[in-house]
Amino acid sequence: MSSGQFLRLEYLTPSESHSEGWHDVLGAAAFDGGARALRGNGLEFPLAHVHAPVLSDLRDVLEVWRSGGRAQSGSHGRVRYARDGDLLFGSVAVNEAERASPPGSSPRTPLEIATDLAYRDVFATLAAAGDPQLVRIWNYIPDINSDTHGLERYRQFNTARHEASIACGRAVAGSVPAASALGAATSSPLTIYFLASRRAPAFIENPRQVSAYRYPAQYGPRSPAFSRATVLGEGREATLFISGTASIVGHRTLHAGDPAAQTRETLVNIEALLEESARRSHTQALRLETLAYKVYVRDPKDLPVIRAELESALGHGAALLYLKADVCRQDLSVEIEAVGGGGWQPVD
Ligand code: 3EB
Repeated sequence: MSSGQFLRLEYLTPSESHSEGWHDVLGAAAFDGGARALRGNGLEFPLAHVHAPVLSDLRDVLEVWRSGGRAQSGSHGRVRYARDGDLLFGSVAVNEAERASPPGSSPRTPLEIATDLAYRDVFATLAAAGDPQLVRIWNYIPDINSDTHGLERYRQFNTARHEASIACGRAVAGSVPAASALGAATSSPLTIYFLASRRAPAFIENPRQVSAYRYPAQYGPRSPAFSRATVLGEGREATLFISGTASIVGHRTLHAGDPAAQTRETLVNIEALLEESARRSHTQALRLETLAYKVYVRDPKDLPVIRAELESALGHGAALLYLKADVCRQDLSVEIEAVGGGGWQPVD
């Protein structure tokens, strides 16, 4: 069924990835200085540079997505992409322009303009590639929690993502990708990378949470357009993408100021998504300890308690990448995303 094609995730240091080779890499993201170690390699695949520090001794880490074949790479507008069979990986970075909106148009902030440019290029790339569906998208937004132009920057991002989606005839609820939206270093570019597929994913919501695209207006003029999880493929080969997940029940933050309790609540949310995905696909639920996780920690002083909670829930074998990043609500200390199933196969 898969004609030899598969999707596989690895978190690697640059030296480890040298030994594995690059021939079947569809795309990758480099955290912190990870990209430095790759410079001069003449890499063919798109590489997102995420300006978020890694919170471990391994400073330079790569998130590598392999497709098992030799991908065709190219660019469309500002997007660098690679395709292999049904799969497409893309990456785009946009600096916030100094200029204001064009005269006569409704005024937009520099971040809104950058978000609009990025998302229009993402959608144009998909349209030119035969319209694969967005399955998973990662958004890294510099200074995500600052207020400028009378609105928090995360909310500016949501406004522009929503409006660009509508303008390009894309969904803003229901069939929307799994996503993460995190902070990144001041003055870094808005950095987005994504996976799309010609096979439509299943879109999963969390029964414990209000869908993000139905959040009430108190969280911003436009709701965030993402699904709580998506599942690509079927059976043993299926990959489960869990969106950035936090200590939110209904639409409210729980355990403000208590990073340990936030971590536990987030794991309950992730378990609810594992059960909901299993129910939808008539399979057994994946076990928490078999997933690969990216853990975003707002304040590095909370890392020990967050790590202790995760190790007690997952044991010491789980794949965990800790990053320092601001989270999209001021009262959240931690946010966790995960990948499970065939796309993430722990070695050993
Ligand atoms: C939340 O549950 C936390 O705006 O794309 C998580 C994942 C969050 C993705 C996004 C936001 C986004 O509302 C925030």
